[in-house]
Amino acid sequence: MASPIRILTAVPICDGHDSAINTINLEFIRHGIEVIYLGYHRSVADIVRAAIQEDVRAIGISSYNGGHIEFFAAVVDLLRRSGADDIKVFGGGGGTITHDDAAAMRRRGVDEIFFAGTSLHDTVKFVHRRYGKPRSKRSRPKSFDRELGHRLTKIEDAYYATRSRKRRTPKNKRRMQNVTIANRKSQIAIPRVIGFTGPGGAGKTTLIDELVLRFLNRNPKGRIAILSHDPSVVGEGALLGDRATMINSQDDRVFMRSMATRGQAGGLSPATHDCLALLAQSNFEHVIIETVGTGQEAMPFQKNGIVDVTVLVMNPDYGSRLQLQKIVMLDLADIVVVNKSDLQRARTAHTEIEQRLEQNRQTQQLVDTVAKRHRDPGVDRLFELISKESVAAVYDRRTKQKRHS
Ligand code: B12
Repeated sequence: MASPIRILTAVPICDGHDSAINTINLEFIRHGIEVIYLGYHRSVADIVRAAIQEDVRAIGISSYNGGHIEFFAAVVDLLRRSGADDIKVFGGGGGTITHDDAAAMRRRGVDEIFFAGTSLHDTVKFVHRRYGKPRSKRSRPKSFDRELGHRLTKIEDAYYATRSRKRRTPKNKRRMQNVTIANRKSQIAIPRVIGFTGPGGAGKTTLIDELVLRFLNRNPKGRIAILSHDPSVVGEGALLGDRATMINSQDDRVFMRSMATRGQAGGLSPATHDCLALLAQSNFEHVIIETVGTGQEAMPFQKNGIVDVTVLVMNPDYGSRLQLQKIVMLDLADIVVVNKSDLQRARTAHTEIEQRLEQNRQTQQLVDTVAKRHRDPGVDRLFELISKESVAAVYDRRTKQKRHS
């Protein structure tokens, strides 16, 4: 069975008309397509970088403010120059893109333009027909990001192909091991893996984006990877929307991959562990993993697994104190963050969570943050906490874990 089609959608720079693309995104996911939505006001470089890292089949652009002939052509050109011309480009813009414009755009490499009055059903049909077939033999990747993108796709596809069977067949197991041999030659650092979890709406993505800014500023050469998860929905599509909230992470030094849970409960995808293992062997300074918004019983990160530090991000508005007794991650997280600590209930939340953590009698840190505020001192403190342990200590820990297992 072929994996779901992955498409990136975006609105060009200097354009805030996102209502059409939001409608189209919903129609796509209802029909089994995984949509990585990059948001509006996005540059050619941001779009192409994201498409390569996400290894999508195509980019759907919705454009209303003019300049579409040049903009679409620039996306096609940059894909070509990046050795990624198997990623196709299509889109629409109501009545602002004329038939003559569309003809010029097709001549410059755009696959298809949809005009005002097209039914949503026709756009879905087009995507399934044009991008639904498995990709034939793929060309040798020209860049590290492109290669990593291909490998992550291979891992996800292998899991998808075997998901109906309970156990992985030896053949597939071998295939998965092969794809986890990453970039060993250039490996100089052991990335620190930080896992973020917590309920939906707590501000995990905004917090991660602020931490990314601090990572980038502290080390002007280092790279960071983010593995971000969103739930698959009925019909098995998914709206992978974390990139749309990210500002600082739109940077060549950030490698981000969005994953759908593809039927697995608990906040991660069946392929997460192998994808994370691949990133952890690669040349990143930090690897951040973000779960979907989780419930009380969630324990997404395996004990003695690959994650070095676990962070639980809480919203101050969790209800009564009693609710805290039921949140399993409060027993397991290394760091608990009360985000949105500018809200009225935040002080009470801090005290109640502090008392709850005291019952655990272990070293857990509690930090208050306002992730939406730039230069927030709480985020600074969180950054110091998660980057405290030295690379040597992480290496030590990993070696010990290997010996135990
Ligand atoms: C809604 C709207 C707004 C809303 C936007 C809300 C939002 N969050 O998107 C608001 C009021 C905020 C707005 C503001 C502005 N707008 Co306005 N807006 C429109 C309007 C009325 C509808 C666009 C729309 O959403 N259509 C609904 C979609 C679903 O249907 P559709 O357009 O027919 O698209 C079909 C296909 O093309 C396809 N499609 C579209 N995109 C994609 C992408 C993919 C991947 C695929 C597969 C298909 C596809 O899907 C549809 C299927 O039938 C148009 C006029 C019009 N009738 O088109 C003006 C229009 C686009 N706006 C215009 C302008 C000028 C502005 C402003 C600059 C006005 C101002 N001076 O402030 C601002 C700019 C805002 C900004 N930051 O960019 C002009 C653009 C003129 C131009 N390019 O030459 C238009 C054409 C109005 C006009 N006639 O003057 N706008």
